[in-house]
Amino acid sequence: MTEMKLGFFTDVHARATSPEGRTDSFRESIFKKMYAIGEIWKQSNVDYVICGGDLFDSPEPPNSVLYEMIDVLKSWNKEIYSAIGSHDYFGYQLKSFDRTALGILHCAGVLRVMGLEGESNEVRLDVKKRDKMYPHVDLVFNNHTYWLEQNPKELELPDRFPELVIQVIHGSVVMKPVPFPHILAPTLNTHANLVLSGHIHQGWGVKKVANGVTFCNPGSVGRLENTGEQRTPQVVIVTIIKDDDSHDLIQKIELIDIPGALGHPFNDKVDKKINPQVQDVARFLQMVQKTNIEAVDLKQQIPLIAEKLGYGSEVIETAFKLIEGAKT
Ligand SMILES: [Mn+2]
Repeated sequence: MTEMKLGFFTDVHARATSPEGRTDSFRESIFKKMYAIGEIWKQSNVDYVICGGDLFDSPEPPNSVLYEMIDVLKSWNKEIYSAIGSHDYFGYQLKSFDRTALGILHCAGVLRVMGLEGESNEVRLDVKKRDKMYPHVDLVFNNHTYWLEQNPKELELPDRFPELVIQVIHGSVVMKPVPFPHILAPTLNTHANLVLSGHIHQGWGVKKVANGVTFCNPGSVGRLENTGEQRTPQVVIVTIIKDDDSHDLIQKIELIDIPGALGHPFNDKVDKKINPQVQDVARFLQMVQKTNIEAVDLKQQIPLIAEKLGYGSEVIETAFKLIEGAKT
């Protein structure tokens, strides 16, 4: 009997300032949660940790936030593999990676980002580490791309029995249709045994679909939007047990509440419809300012980005005006 334990967390969105409507210090709360997550990993004795992306809320957070992140991740004392989330790079351009906070963590060896340009998006976890033997487990990462939901074929994974495959996707993988581009989990043609995903901050726990694939999204560690619902941030522990006689691989997937997370740290008076939109536009404009894309290319992309974020023609018009203004 051999056993491997993996920890999964996603969408931390670490930042220095508190999102509008939060009643606490977001920064203080987020790092408190990150230390609490480290305790979960230690208590469960996980062998590896996986991040689903959006570790930071922007590609270039203040150095003090980066410093504190390095400090907490090192205190976990675990090997960490990470996907690239939609907030982790500039203008959805992978070539911007080397000037991002996540890029610095990767370069410094604090964590390992998979699927960088010219590099593999797959890793086979060590079968033997220290004195312990593990089952064969492959991790396959599908980083965020601007077109991810439009090309579900790129997420298809062929059968590679008898190994156990875990696919990590930063994109809108959902259980029920939503009014923006998405991938319906039951329609995804994957032979992964387990699909871990981030990006949809509400999460939907653990669901097994008809073709036998288990999907899991524990929801974001950081709560940026006041959805009006109380949700306790969670992480996931995946236990993979291999029976030496039958060679069966058994997976156990547990959702664990992060101890000490506040109940619902939002001001009730905040307009629930406007608040998340304001934050998205602010982030979008930040990317517009910092991106290297020519304005003409960006203008072509705006209607698509606006559609992806669920905005109408007024937002597109405003964005066009801002870009025209920026050029003069
Ligand atoms: Mn996110």
